[in-house]
Amino acid sequence: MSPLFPALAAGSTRPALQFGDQALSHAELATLAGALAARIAGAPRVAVWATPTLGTAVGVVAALLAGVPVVPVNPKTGERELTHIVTDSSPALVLAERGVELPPILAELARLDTDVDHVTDATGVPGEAGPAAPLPAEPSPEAPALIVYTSGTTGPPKGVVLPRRAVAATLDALEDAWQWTEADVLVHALPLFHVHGLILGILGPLRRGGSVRHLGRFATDGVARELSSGATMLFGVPTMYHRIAEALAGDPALAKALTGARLLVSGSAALPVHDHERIAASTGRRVIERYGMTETLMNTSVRADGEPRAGTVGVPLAGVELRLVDETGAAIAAYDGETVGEIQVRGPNLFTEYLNRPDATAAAFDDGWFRTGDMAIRDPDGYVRIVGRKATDLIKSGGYKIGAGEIENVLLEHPGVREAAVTGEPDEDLGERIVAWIVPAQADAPPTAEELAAHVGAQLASHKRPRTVRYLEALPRNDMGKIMKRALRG
Ligand code: MCA
Ligand code: AMP
Repeated sequence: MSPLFPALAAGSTRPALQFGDQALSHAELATLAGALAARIAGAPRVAVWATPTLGTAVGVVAALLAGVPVVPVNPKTGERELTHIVTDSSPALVLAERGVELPPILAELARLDTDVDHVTDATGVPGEAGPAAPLPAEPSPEAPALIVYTSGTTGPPKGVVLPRRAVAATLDALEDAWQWTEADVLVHALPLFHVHGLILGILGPLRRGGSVRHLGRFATDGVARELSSGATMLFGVPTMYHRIAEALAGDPALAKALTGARLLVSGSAALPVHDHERIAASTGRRVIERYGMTETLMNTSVRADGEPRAGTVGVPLAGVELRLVDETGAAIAAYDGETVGEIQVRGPNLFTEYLNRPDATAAAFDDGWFRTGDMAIRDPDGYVRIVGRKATDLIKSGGYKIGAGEIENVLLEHPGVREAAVTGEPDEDLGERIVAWIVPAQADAPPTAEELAAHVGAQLASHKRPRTVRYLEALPRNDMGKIMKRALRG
């Protein structure tokens, strides 16, 4: 396989990464990441403490150059989830920015700092550009590149093993669909421990030889500033586009900046048609949607040269086979804009396995096709419309996938909770909002919503905290004793 990042190998002096006032060219990145790669080469696996900073990007690229599988870790992960991730993936080393205090389970591991002014190149020169040291040979296409943790309906998150082949295939399919070139300058503010922000948002520009400016934290003024000073593309989750749509009426500079962009891309959840239309009305530009999943990377997209159509996720990407199947498992032949089936996909973009979970890996496939759990219809011209998902116990909030069962288990451990159920409710900003339904142990002294949110946040990732808590005397159950979640409505 050719190198994952040809521009690094070629020592291009064009800009590559910018985080606030820190920036690196491809050549500088090659030097810094190459030096770090030399120090981690041979490790079985490394964890990266994935703050939204330049050091995270350098650490991930170093691991990929060294051929060492990398586990990005959400720095806002609570104790239980972090313990699971570290125990399950057993990294030999952790890469983090200098000075960052790590939780005990990671602090026990050997640590390398990723700071740009601290990483030294082969000649011991701190943080200076120079001729790139020769990079290690490219590992095999099937070698694992990243292990990204993703929530299921029940149980702890699963580690999705993504081979180098899948990363290259998905980024090259997006090059084709989006006419993505080295001239593109991407702006985004996505977290760097998921596929969207890390693989598309950082590795994507690096593979193209282009550049990315990361905002650190999402704010519409940062988007406006970057798009009016050379950035060409914006990636975001629907919550970010919703906040943009809300701000547009009172912010002509934002409208002008978006009008000038080459491509506005939304993904990770459905962008409501209302927000599509508001953005189009203020800017004359149409946001395009693409559809992906941690296990499959990207499956479909509205093409840059295709017709934008709100409410659709476009057509299958090059190399991706997509079928809809009915409840008997039979493939649906119709492209009629109304027959609903589960999306199944096949192609070079797919993951290899769930780490240490052969049972879950086997269950995820149907005769070589990956079952996404997403329900969709197809328009006569092949455009896919996602209409729902099979599992009611999966919540998408702010673009994060969250399993209800994991939160319920943590809530049940709170001494003030007798029974607990978690649901997702429609939310204008977040798509869905996490709601906890609680039967308190003592009716006259229920735990407060803040207390329960803090309890969940201490054990799981901070985005898994319930935003609303509702108190009941008993949960609705059927004759079998199973909680009837559909009866839980606000
Ligand atoms: C949040 N806050 C809370 C609670 N929840 N406080 C108390 N109780 C709660 N229950 C706090 C936050 O910690 C924050 O505090 C403050 O509220 C407001 O936060 P803000 O950042 O404005 O918004 P947010 O609502 O927390 O987050 C919105 C977001 C975020 C920025 C859009 O959801 C986000 O970054 N989403 C991206 C998800 C993503 O990348 N998904 C990709 C996976 P403080 O200010 O103190 O922190 S999907 C994927 O990869 C596939 C392949 C795909 O297709 O893309
Ligand atoms: P994750 O497992 O966190 O990678 O999230 C993947 C899921 O996000 C998919 O299975 C879909 O349900 C959802 N998703 C991603 N992109 C879109 C989109 N453009 N429209 C609707 N849902 C999406």
